[in-house]
Amino acid sequence: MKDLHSIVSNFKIEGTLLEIKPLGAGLINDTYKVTTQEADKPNYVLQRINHAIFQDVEMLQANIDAVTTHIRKKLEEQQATDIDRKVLHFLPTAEGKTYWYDGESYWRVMTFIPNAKTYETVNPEFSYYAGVAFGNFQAMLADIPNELGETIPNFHNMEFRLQQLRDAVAANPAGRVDEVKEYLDELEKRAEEMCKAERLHREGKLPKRVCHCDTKVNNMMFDEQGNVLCVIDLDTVMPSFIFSDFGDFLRSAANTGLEDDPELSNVTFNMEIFKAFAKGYLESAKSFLLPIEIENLPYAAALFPYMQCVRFLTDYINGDTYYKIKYPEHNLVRTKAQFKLLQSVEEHTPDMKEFIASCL
Ligand code: GN1
Ligand code: MG
Repeated sequence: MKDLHSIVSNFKIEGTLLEIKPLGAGLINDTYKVTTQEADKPNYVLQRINHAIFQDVEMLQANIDAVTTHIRKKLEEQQATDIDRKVLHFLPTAEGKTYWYDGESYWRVMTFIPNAKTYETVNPEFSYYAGVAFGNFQAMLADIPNELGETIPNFHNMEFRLQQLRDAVAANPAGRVDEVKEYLDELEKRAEEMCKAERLHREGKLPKRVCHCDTKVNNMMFDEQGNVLCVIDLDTVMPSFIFSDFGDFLRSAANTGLEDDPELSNVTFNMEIFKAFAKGYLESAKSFLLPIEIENLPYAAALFPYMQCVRFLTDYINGDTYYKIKYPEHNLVRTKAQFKLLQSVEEHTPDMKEFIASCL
């Protein structure tokens, strides 16, 4: 275990360090809360960046700096109040970088947002606010002057994710392919339809925009009244289809069960959450969305459980090399839960279409 105190001392924090404790439930980075002694000084969040996954840390932090700077500027122009709780602030090191390399790992420190909460599940009212907030997030970033890099190349590229699955199946490194045949067949049946976004993009019909690309409900901070303060976990902010943010929020928020629910009967797609979120999102994003983007929002709702299913299953077949797991079958349990969610989304496709038409 690294000496976390000495790592934090490389960043220009205010106040005296009191304690450092693990924070949150992310599957990728290691996160800690850094508490300072003085009540009038901020607390901080320390993160060890998963360098195996984010291989270009310089690009990663450049993206995040560009996005947070741009959003801060927008909030200032709008004369928003409480700006420090609405956009993340990363601390510089003595060399003026927003990360520090200890010879082995990359670390960063941001200001802790006080009196804010994250949730694993939300009600329709909160979902509506989240929809408005994501629409705004994309709208604010629509005119960002910087060209952002892909921090994980092909991150939400469905064709690429399917190729990874097929490669894993062919290599079968953990000998697990036989036991998952049924799921492989179900996924292959839907493969062509699910790769629709990539095709539309190649045909020049569907643009990429700056998206968050990890809009799980627990990556959002709410205040005491249920208003969204900001979105966190900005590592995956990059050019993508708007489907990424729409679909991934619903994948987590509209699931009546858990992402890794072992009890599949708990897992269904909650249309009330869908309606509230879609309404809020369309209100703030309608002005810049193309008809083809709006038309395909129900596709986005199916794409993300599908893609997550492909990714969890790939990791299971590969012997659990990507996601943190809590028990040996964890990635298989996650796969099954995401597949159950997908089936429920599919049943609701006509209702989703009808609802979206009614919002326009
Ligand atoms: C990962 O870091 P975390 O736990 O918020 C993953 C997402 C997945 C999600 C599934 C960089 O997000 O893409 O949707 O787990 N992030 C990365 O829970 O792969
Ligand atoms: Mg997270």
